[in-house]
Amino acid sequence: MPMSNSARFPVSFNGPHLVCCKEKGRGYPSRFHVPDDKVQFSVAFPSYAPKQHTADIVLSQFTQHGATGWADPPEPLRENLTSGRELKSQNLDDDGLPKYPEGRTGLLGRGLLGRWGANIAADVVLTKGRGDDVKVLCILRRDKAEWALPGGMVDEGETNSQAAERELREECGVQIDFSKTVLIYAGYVDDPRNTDQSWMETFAFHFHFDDDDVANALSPVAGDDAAEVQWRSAAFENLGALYASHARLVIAAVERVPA
Ligand code: RP5
Repeated sequence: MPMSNSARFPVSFNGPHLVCCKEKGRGYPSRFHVPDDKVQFSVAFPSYAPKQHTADIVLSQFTQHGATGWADPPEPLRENLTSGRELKSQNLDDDGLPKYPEGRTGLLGRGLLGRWGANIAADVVLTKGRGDDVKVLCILRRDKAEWALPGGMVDEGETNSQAAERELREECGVQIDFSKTVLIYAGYVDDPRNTDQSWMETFAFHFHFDDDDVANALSPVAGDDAAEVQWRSAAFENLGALYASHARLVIAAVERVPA
C-alpha cells in the first residue's frame, strides 16, 4: 500500500493539478475537456474518451536505442513499470497500466515523456535575501519561454542529487557544495507534458545563501536548455508565472529562509 505524499515527503503536493489539464506539450493534440469535478478517477466519467499521443521523438528513441535509451517500449509492459524508479507511484489501473496519481489529464500515451508512469527529474532552489526580499535563481526555459527552476531529467546511473548538481552547472554555470543542500520535496510535478499514463516527478534540493555577497559572486551564465538566468523575486505574487508547479517548490524553500 503506497504511503500518502504527506507521509513520504517533507512537503506535499496539495493537488489538484492545475497545469496539465489545461496546458499541453509541443505537438500535443487537444486534451479531452475534464471538468474540475471529474478530475479524480474515483468520480465516474463514462463519456471520457481522451486521445492517445506519443511523440515520434519518443518512439524513435526506443527504436534506435532500445533499453539503453531514455524511452520505454511502445507498450507499457508491467516489467517496465517497476524497474529502478525510486519514486514510482504505484498507481496502476485494473489492466496494470500506469495511472496519473492526480487524476485525469485529458490525454493518453506518453506525449513527450519517455517513461510510462513516473519520469524522474531533479530541481535546484537557490535562494538569497531576507524577509520580503528573498530572491530565487531561475532560468528561462527555451522550450516554453517560461521562468523555471534549474533542473532536468535524472540520467541512468545518476543519483538525484548528482542530476540536480549537473543541471545547475549546465543551465546556470553555477557550482555549489551540494552536500549543504536540503531535499525539500520529492513527488509529482504538475507539468504540461503529463498524461494519464506518463508524468513528471521530481526531487527538489534547496540551499539558501546567508551572505548575499557569496550568492552574487556566483555570476550565473545561461547554458544548455536555459535562454536566460536571473535572480528573481520569490514574492508570492510573482510565483504564478513559474513553469509547471515550481511555485510550490519555491514556497517550500522560502519557508525555510530565516526571517
Ligand atoms: C519539471 O520538468 C521538473 O520539475 C523539472 O524542472 C523539469 C524536467 O524536464 P526538462 O527540463 O528536462 O524538460 O517537471
